[in-house]
Amino acid sequence: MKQYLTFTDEVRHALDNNLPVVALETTIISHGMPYPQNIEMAKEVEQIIRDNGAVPATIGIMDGKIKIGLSESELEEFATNKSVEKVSRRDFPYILASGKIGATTVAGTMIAAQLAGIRVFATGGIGGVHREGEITWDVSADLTELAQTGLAVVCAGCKSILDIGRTLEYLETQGVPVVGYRTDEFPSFFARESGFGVDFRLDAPEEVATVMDTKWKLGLDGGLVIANPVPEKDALDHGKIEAVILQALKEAKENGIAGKKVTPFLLSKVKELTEGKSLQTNIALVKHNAAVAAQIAAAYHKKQG
Ligand code: PSU
Ligand code: MN
Repeated sequence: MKQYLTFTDEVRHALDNNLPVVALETTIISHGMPYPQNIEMAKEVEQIIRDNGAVPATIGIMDGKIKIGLSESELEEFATNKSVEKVSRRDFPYILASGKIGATTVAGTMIAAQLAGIRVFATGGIGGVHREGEITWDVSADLTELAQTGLAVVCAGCKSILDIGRTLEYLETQGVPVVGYRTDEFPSFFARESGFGVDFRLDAPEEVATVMDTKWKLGLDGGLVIANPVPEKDALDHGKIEAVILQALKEAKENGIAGKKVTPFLLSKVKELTEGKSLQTNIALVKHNAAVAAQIAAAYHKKQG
């Protein structure tokens, strides 16, 4: 397995010396945001993680290798290259074997991070059960990955482009704890509220670290969702964003968008319909998640001694 992994010096040094590391995904760069905001976000988020006491490891696939940590020019490649594939669990064998360039989703990044020995991952939002998923069976592989791969995923919940109620039901079935970080309500990405509760509320990085540690010491494999609401000042109005999402869903249906194209299509439609406001919120929440993830990683490492 190790033959498929390569590390930057910074990440290699951190892992060898048992320093806290936070994994970051590349799908959000290649398929989640436009250029140049994506590259600016990617660099800023890495710096925020360093400033909060951990080492960032942005993960992507290139030249038949899973790269744990990317150089600036590699980040630039993920931000600008239009032929970057989106890589979830099912895509690893083909993308690695063909030498193509692949951006890892939440599921893909979890797999790679676990192989590298990383326990904490910061992202924007997780995938989930799509609306009308009971008809289309469109359920993100992020959910089945959370069931089996041992990462704490710090996110702002999931977008209400998804069916949040069914997403939470699915996570419950799969035994994935959904933790509200300083909130009782599961956040809906752009907005701090969703109308759905979390399973457990925790208010400090040390508390999250203790729950992670307990879960894995018990041999309860799999991940945790650490739902961290977007800061108040950056949040969008829940009602307004709902109207935008309904319009985006309608256009996706009219255009026959299916499979892995659905999420990127909806993300860019929402951005277009909010005249870029959603992008500002998206960037703000990712930065916030990065800071919290770094603090959790530091607390978790302290626990390991
Ligand atoms: N949700 C967002 N922004 C994103 C994604 C989801 O708000 O960029 C990306 C993540 O990489 C996530 C993936 O893992 O989309 C889910 O895609 P799908 O629904 O095809 O599983
Ligand atoms: Mn899907």
